[in-house]
Amino acid sequence: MPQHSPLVPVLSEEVREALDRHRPVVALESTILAHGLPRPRNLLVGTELEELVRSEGAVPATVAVLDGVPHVGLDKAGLERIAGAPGAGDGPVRKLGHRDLAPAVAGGATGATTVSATAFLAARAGLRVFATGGLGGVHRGWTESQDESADLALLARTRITVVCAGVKSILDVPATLQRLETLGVTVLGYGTDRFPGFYLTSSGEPVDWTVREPAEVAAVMAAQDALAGPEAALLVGNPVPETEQLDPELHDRVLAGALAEARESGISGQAVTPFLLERLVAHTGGASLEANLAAVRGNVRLAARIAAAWTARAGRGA
Ligand code: PSU
Ligand code: MN
Repeated sequence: MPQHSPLVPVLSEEVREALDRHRPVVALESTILAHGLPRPRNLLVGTELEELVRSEGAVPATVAVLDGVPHVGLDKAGLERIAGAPGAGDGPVRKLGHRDLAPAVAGGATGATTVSATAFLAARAGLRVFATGGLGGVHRGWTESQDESADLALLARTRITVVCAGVKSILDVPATLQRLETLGVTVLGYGTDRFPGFYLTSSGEPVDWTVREPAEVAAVMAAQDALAGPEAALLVGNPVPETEQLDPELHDRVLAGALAEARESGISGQAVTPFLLERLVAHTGGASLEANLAAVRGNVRLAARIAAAWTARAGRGA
């Protein structure tokens, strides 16, 4: 029997209520928890990020697929499951890009959503603001591997504002920026004219537009809608504070080693990003983890403020 009604993600009660009342909501991705951070720290971080959103007066909506059901907003048990906490449920937590959603739904799988799958499900649920660490993008050595994250193409056709510390510095950052330009994705620097460098405050690459207030971002979002062009995302590049960045010299040295290791061990596909992030944590004595978390915290806080500016605009009928 054909099914005509689209599959809408299950919203947590808190998220549903906030959307009904036009209160600010921030989507959070779960791949960073399941595959980007070491256990058991990942569960603490997941909880901390949700609290951070709440402390800014917005509602958190962590996105994941549980037993084949897409969720926007997880309860405690759901978050524990995604973080792989002991006793939180059996079976693997898969990494789900947006192309993996259909087989995950059909097969009843449990998985964490990447930026692409999170943006897709959050936009489908009516959310407009999303915070993450660093986006996926064009990998170094693209000419041989053609490894480019599905994040970019999905963001080219999804109307959502993504607050990030740039793209992961394990990537080819200039090539990723070129690709974003080709795809027509707007990029703003938040308080900077340089594209952030994930673990580093700056990637050294310029951005064309700088904003300094959440209300300015909300104004760009409104203009995007008013222009009624292709339904692309808006990227807000929010740099990690210089005092909390990874030492750039250490970063470059350790990354070169990790890239060589990945090549030698033949790591490919979905495993590349988690492998490199893990190697960086191991070889910087955890310093890259702290820089990553500092970036994510800053992004989550800013996303909550942008979500508040956005709902305030709507409330004024702007
Ligand atoms: N940001 C982080 N850590 C992460 C990621 C982002 O600070 O682990 C995840 C995001 O979910 C992003 C994914 O979508 O890495 C990119 O993976 P890939 O390169 O395989 O597309
Ligand atoms: Mn990839």
